[in-house]
Amino acid sequence: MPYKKILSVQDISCVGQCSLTVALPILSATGHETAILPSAVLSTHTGGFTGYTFRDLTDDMPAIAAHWKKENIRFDAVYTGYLGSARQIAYVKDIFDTLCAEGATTFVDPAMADNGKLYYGFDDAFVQEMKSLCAAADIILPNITEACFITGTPYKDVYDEAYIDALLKALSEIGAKTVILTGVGFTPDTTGVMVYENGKARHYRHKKLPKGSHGTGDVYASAFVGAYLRGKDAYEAAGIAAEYTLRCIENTVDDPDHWYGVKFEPVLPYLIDALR
Ligand code: PXL
Repeated sequence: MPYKKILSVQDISCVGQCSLTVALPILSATGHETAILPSAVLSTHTGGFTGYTFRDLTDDMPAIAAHWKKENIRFDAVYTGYLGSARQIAYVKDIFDTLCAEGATTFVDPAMADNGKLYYGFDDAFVQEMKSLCAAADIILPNITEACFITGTPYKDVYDEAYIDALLKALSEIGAKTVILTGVGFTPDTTGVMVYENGKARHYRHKKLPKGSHGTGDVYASAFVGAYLRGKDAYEAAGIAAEYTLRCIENTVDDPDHWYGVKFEPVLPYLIDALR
């Protein structure tokens, strides 16, 4: 069974079931070793809480990376999510160049926007840096909003296949080899994922639940990375991650107190079985 050493670069939201508190358990459940480089520490995520603390860890990154280089530490994969500043993206690109083992895979989830809007605190300078990180990645996992910001495409919440095809082409022209575009549905009661590789798109379609949930992008990306590194191809990994995320949402929607994330932990056995 493949056992990979993954470096995940994203924030620690102390409370809120997103970023590293989701990536670590999911990657562990998929059977891999995970190292972390926290991009920032927040008391909670920024989606719905107010008054959260935010400590940017950009200035710690070069010394951490230098220590790893000195220790001759190398990673089989790097998976990035929510980043703490535009400036730290240059450090992350340097990590891609210098801390990857031969044949390593780089995954970028450009976690910065949803529903047509950037998350609080991000601006166009950040978008431009994130675009350059996507160009350096093997696999990118944007949602439609992020894809629009990265490619300069006007956002639409109602769209047709031609719009999605153009978005996928524009994303691949930026430089990423494989594009996993999430949240793509062409009928009111379905959604899905577009997998674009070597100029060909395949749609993994599944049922749409009436309510969206916080943190599902991170659950999805973590499950995708874990499955892909277990040897699944991009389309298979996209499907396994979609089915797992759907079950996490189903496990949460009837609990109104749990508005800030999904109860992904009790559903981990499903993911483990899907990878057997
Ligand atoms: O799940 C994406 C995410 C990650 N980290 C922080 C966030 C968000 C989304 O809002 O605020 C801090």
